[in-house]
Amino acid sequence: MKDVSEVLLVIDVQNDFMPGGALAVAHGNEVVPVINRLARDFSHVVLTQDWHPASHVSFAANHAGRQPFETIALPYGEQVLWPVHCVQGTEGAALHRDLDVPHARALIRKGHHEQVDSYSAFVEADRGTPTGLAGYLREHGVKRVWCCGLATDYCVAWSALDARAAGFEVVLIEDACRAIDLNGSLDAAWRDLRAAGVERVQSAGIAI
Ligand code: VGL
Ligand code: ZN
Repeated sequence: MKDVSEVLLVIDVQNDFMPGGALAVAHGNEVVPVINRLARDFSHVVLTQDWHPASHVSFAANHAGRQPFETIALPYGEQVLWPVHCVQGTEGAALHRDLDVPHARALIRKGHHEQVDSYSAFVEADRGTPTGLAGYLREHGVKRVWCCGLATDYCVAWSALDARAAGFEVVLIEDACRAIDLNGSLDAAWRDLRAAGVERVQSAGIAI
């Protein structure tokens, strides 16, 4: 897509989401070659990084007696408690070393507020604090956001839904994503995505 109105949004392709990582997504590493190939066809690529302080509210370790993958009630709603992951400046938070997108123009870091999580690249989990990505894309004349990365049912889905809510056309490239799938989260995500008008495609079917 040399067309400036198209952007490829590459979400959280970070070591901690890879097999062996702190919050491993099964087969997460398999998205890397798919995304490298896709990115060559987009002149405009934006990356995101999950980027938490060690004291982050989403870490089970910061709640006495709580275990990873339990949920708790926070002022902004229900929060899944995760293993400690993507701590700012750590190797686990770094992008996968084989991700090859030297022409990426912007990098959005999210989840940096201690008391608020942010699966979405657009709006934090309090549903009120914007990251600035929507404004950035609008200023660049972007009309359509192509989403890929990790994880399908969390950060990719929430980003895709918020991109729709911000008025963009949105496409989710299924084989350029992998899911966590916790308690039916993947089915629920696809239901929400379809209802919101997010288009579901495979990378091989994208006409350049
Ligand atoms: C993510 C859970 C916690 C993701 C980030 O990138 O999908 N999931 N933090
Ligand atoms: Zn996170």
